[in-house]
Amino acid sequence: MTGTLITVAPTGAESSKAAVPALPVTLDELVVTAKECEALGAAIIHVHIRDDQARPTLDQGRLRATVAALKQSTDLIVQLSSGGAVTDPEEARLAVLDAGPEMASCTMGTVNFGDDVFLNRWDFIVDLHARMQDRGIVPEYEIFDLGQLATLQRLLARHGLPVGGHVHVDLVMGVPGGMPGTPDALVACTSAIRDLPDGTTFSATGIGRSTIPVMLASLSAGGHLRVGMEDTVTYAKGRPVESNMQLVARAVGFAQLAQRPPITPAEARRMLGVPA
Ligand code: KMH
Ligand code: ZN
Repeated sequence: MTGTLITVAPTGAESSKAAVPALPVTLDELVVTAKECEALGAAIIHVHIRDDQARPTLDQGRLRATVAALKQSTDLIVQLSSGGAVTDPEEARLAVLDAGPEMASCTMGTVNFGDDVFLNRWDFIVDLHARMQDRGIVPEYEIFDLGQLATLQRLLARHGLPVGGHVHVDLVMGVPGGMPGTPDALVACTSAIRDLPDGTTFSATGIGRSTIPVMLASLSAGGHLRVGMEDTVTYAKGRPVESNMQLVARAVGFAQLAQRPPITPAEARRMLGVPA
């Protein structure tokens, strides 16, 4: 493992534009952010979109327009969120795949999510995984807690590998209700990842103030990085994040210090088995 795959998750579904004015919520803002983050070293963009009132939406027309605009303006791998917001129904989350992204997220279990519940029933997970296999969409398996890696192992054993044959997971750490964003928790996950198919890769992101310990632990353990305003809106104590660029630049700096510089989108496609 030499380089570092950097994913930017610029928007998410949780922060409001009123509370976080720097959040990119329009298509134009998203495209500008994507170009800036690609120039710095991001290779994947994990996308949640908003409506005209800046509320989270899974509107099909907007999703398609977003995929098209990002494809036209950048070489980034476009990964749509199938997680949406905690209020989104399963049918709308499955329909995200109709927008034709190269990748989509696929969460491996139900988790308490602050005061809410992020629901991911087994049958729903299987449906999402199978539809991605049918459509040639490469999943990123989202892991909010250690046991979800066992669920992934069961999923792959019963329903086969994803398209391209490569397994990539993203450890989402520090969600209130999920695993903590600590080096110990990350190391526990790396042992479970060893039980997954050979060559499985992982990224990690730490919510809020766990972003830095998780980044450093992931780089030390041979993992990759996800950063962005979906996960982190405070850069340092008392300093709101000014832009996604700031977070990507910090991740690139850490990756370079670790002598694992960012990989390009083309290198990321090869690593992840995403068709060029
Ligand atoms: N917004 C969270 C409820 C994903 O994108 O797949 C779910 C989430 C995971 O962000
Ligand atoms: Zn997300």
